[in-house]
Amino acid sequence: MSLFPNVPKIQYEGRGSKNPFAFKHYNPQEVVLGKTMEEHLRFAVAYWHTYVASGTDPFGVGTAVRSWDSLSPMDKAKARVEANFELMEKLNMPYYCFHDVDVAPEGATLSESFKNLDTIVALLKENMKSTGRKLLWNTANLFTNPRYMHGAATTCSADVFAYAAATIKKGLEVGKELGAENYVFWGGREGYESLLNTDMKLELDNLARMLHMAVDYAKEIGFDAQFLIEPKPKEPTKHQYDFDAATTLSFLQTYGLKEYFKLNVEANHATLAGHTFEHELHVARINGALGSIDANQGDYLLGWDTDEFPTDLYSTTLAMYEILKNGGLGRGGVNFDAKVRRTSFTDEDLFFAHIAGMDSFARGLKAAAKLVEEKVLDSIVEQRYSSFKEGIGAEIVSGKATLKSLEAYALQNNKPIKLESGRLEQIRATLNEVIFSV
Ligand code: XLS
Ligand code: NI
Ligand code: NI
Repeated sequence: MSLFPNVPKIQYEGRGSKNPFAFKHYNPQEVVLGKTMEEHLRFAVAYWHTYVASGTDPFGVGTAVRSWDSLSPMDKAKARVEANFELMEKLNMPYYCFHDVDVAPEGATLSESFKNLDTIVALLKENMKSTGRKLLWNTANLFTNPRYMHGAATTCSADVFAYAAATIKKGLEVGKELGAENYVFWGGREGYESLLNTDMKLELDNLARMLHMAVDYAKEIGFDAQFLIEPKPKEPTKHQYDFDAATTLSFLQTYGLKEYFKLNVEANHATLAGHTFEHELHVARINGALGSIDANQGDYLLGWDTDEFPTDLYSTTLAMYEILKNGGLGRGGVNFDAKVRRTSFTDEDLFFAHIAGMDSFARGLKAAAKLVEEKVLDSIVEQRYSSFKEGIGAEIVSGKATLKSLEAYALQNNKPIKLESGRLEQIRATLNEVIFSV
């Protein structure tokens, strides 16, 4: 039985197609820079936004109309599994991602919650086997339940810390059972509201303790997923410990965790931190820590995580540029951590939204490939820093120069210093031409 009977299988029809149920740019088998689009992009659907979110906002109840709305919690969970695999098939989406509580309802006790999870995980496994669809990552939701009001790994309650640890342990077992390629840690409430009642040092030490325990347990059970931390600067807490890529990398370094973790960089979290998406990707990349991305976009007029489907071609192009420069995402992928607007309440909107996101990333990939192939930005950057290629510049870069040798150079260098224009306007015009040509 189909849960989305009004939606056909989405095919690639190419630029100019007027069919809303067709890809205009995402052509999975098309080869770009030696790899298929499917291999480059590794798209994933986010369970929480697509099957669980109902369109509530602080002023109103849910608006989404879904065929599983009236079912009991366990039947609802089962219907969502069906919906997931039908949507993935129809969109030709290879991966999905979930939090434990997205797929199975919490029980009255921890062991009841585990039992519910086991039932649904078995069902997911069956469906993955019969459809060949895969799990990009799973994670534990350590932020929704009131027990996490003070945090999970950074809580003031040792009992809550233990509860969170048990939940992560289960998450790692589930990830192993389903062959997850990655396991994500987003520190939902790992942060604080006020220093007036906070022991920051203890909280950070405990966060590191929890992550070390997770690394050890994954090793113990032979779960070889890539571990990912997802930075976010605020929301829900005022001061989130994993503020942005740079802060998170420094935390990992301080606590001897860097070799075990990469970053899951989310576009809307980058802009909340006052950075562009490409800045965060670049910081992760040059530190060898770009693992995966949460593809969405924020609204520059609003100050929160609106998690919109990505349609901004400048952002997708520059994001894909960073990913190509990274040599790809490895075991990571492009997860649509994005939700339809409250007014887009029909099932069809779920498909239109993913088509828009997938096409925007496919087009971004094509534009980025052109930037790489034609060395558009590489040649600009190379030229701009060419003074470090020879003479005194080469001495600085090679480590030979000292303050003394540089003083001697500067004192005898009587020619006026010659500077070049940064040419940003011209570069942006060139970028426009590339984006509109693909
Ligand atoms: C919330 C986060 C969350 C993570 C997974 O803002 O983006 O959805 O991706 O816990
Ligand atoms: Ni996310
Ligand atoms: Ni987010």
